[in-house]
Amino acid sequence: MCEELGLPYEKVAVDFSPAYRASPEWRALNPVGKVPVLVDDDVTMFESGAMVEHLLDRYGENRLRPPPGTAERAAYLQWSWFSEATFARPLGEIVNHRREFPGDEAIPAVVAEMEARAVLCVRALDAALAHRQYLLGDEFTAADVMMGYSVMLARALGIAEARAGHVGAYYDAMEQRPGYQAATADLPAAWR
Ligand SMILES: N[C@@H](CCC(=O)N[C@@H](CS)C(=O)NCC(=O)O)C(=O)O
Repeated sequence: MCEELGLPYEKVAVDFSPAYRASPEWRALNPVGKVPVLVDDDVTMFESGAMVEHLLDRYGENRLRPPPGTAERAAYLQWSWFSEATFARPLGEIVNHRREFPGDEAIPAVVAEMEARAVLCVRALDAALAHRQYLLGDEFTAADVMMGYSVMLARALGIAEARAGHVGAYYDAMEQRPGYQAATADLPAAWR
């Protein structure tokens, strides 16, 4: 979001160990010990989608999201929430399950169930993108920032359908954006 809005920002690496994320220091910033956290002057907040909306409220100057009350805004809200609340959720649970139950302790049926839920989301996205480049049409919006992360996660976790069809083409288009390239330059190749 900061890249797309042309905002200066600093990325701060967080110790992702369970011990640090359970520490009073980190819990004061994120009470459930997750990442990310945004610090913006007088605002400190958790929940990525809320951060996106806050940045648009404060710095958006009417860019990257349709006006409130319009049908386009409804679609924008739907896809933004879908991306984190419905699509990213089973993906995150695959990561959590494998971390908490490493190696042979992992239960394949649990992972398969979460993968099936994620694939359902990829298919819904694929149908929505059949006749449009981005979620709301030809114009990139912050809903694509939200969805981009979920698709990235799906691809990194080996969901093949997230690399194919309209979803594959959608992600290819986002990868061409200078903002995406700048924001992901320091990520391991497996995540891009
Ligand atoms: N809905 C939250 C999800 C945050 C989340 O699950 N973050 C992951 C990393 S991407 C995490 O911290 N996982 C550790 C855990 O759940 O224990 C958001 O969008 O900020």
